[in-house]
Amino acid sequence: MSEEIKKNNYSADSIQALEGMEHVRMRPSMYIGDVGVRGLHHLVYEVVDNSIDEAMGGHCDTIGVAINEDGSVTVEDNGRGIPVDLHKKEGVSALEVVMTKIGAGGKFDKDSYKVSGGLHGVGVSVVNALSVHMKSTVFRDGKIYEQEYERGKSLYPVKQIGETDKRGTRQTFFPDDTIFTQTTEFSYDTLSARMRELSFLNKGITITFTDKREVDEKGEFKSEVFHSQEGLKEYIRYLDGNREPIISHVISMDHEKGEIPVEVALIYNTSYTENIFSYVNNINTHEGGTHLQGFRSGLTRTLKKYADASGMLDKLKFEISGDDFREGLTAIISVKVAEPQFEGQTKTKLGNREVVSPVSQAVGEMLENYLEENPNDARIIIQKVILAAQARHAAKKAREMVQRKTVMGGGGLPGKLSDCSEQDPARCEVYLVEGDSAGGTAKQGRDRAFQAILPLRGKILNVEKAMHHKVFENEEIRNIFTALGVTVGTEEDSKALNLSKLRYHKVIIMCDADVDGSHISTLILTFFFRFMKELIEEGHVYIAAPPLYLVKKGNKKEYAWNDVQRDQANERMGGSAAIQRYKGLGEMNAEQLWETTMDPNFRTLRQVNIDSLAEADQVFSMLMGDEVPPRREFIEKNAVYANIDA
Ligand code: 0RA
Repeated sequence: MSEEIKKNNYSADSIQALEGMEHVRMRPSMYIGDVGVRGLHHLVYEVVDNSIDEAMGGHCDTIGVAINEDGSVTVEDNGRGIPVDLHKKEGVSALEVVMTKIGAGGKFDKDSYKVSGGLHGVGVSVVNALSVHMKSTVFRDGKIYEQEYERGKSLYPVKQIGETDKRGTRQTFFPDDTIFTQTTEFSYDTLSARMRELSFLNKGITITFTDKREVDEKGEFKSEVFHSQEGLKEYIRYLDGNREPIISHVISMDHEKGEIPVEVALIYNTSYTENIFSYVNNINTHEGGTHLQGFRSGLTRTLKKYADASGMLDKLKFEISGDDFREGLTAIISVKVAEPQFEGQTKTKLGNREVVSPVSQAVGEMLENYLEENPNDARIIIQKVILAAQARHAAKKAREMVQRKTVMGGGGLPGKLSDCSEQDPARCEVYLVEGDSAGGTAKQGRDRAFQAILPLRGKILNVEKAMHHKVFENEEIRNIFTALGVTVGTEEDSKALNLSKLRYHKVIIMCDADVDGSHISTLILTFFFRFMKELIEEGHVYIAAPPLYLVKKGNKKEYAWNDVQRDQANERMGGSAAIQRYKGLGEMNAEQLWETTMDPNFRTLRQVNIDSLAEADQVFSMLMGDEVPPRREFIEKNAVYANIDA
């Protein structure tokens, strides 16, 4: 954003000179972040946010969200309805002001929490400006009112179109494809994940989500109803549904302290990973901030105090660090802040200092009560913390060993890596290939100037179930670290990844197009997700898409990536082509592998991105955890990337 401002040499005057709505259309990213897939979905969140606000104010309890047959989206609530009476100052209806004036939406209702930074809360007028067509329908005072807009401009004054005994607001919009040039197609999974999240974060509301673009075998639309009576407590059960708890209850609280509503829920499980999700005004604060800081300090202080008093630490030879209190912890913290300051790279870090202490106190009280009332669970938690401290010492040694090897061995690259000759990381890519034999084919087929190959032996370690020092001791995983040139901070409190020496800007996972192959790519992705999240977040991780079929007749040949393509290719060849189904990469020769999967001019790479960290966490814990049946089903449906779309 600041880049754009610099580039175009914006001044306050020039912004003012432009009509607000025109400015939104000229510089959409300033309002919604980007005009790609993310920004597109942001439009829906913006409209839904308004209905959530109405619900939070206690004025409605049901929100319907639908992707319509024509690709537009409708959001409807049973609230008071946006007022349609004359807005004195503007000389048009209040509805028209809300819909067509930038910044009008937020200041409408004083007692709701509006977001001043971040991306939400920019107002429904922004959605209107970025839609080819939008229609508002208000059910209020026994009447139905309507107004339509084109690219943010009203087509006629609000008109009454009928009578009703309903109350509420309905908004339908059609995103502008001259703005969203990449795509205007909404993703069911992305929207569904957000609606689920919103229902957990705002207990009591019912959100129905329907996709009317296609019908199933029974002639019905795909639809889900999200409703959570217990809020974060249920969210924790959802997230940890595939992990094994070590204590008997989800620990939770929901109260206001010093004007700042704080909700927290947590549980400890048998895993070794820390999973904390934090929200401010329903926005996921990926980068954390003061509320997270308060949570951590409250947790550490209270558990440490309890552990000290219990005498369980008396024989311990190590200092316990903050991290040790969070191994196997899944927690959600949600605060509402009237004027949030968002900082950080992606503006998802809460900066308000006044939030730290109320959160820390609330968390402390909650835990103190629980430990007091559940001494057995308290003992189990402290034991887990002690184990974590011991494992951390072992892990630190193992990590230092990786580091030393990287530094001392000069190049120090793994023997199995076939490196490329190009030096500029931006132009280099590395293929992580399942198995030595496919690795060999890839090595022959590649363009050695910029493509490196790292074969991985069979199934790599499931990091979801391994202690951290085991992860760093694992040879395959060490090879990945050293090949990529990535290091992990060994400082106590900085496990941050150092990507500055990343040797390849494209890291491509290439596995067989079958169940085993997708299992292996999932193992690798899980490893990246848990240990190199930044690599995914910066967009460096890709999945290669090898073809499923070779369709051949005489000297004609075509590849097919699915059954439809296969049948079409067969038809083009007159219907009696020989069809070879590739059972694995190993069945392709070097030339075929290059043509279909590695040649940048023809291959399809799916870039891995994370829409919702919580959703991704749930998927990975499910795929890699102890419960086998859901995993089987999921993998067989081949939906491994359901929430990590390309
Ligand atoms: C302010 C005042 C009133 C209604 C709303 C806002 C309102 C806004 C939205 C946006 C989506 N759904 C909404 N529902 C209501 C009316 C106050 C009154 O009737 O006294």
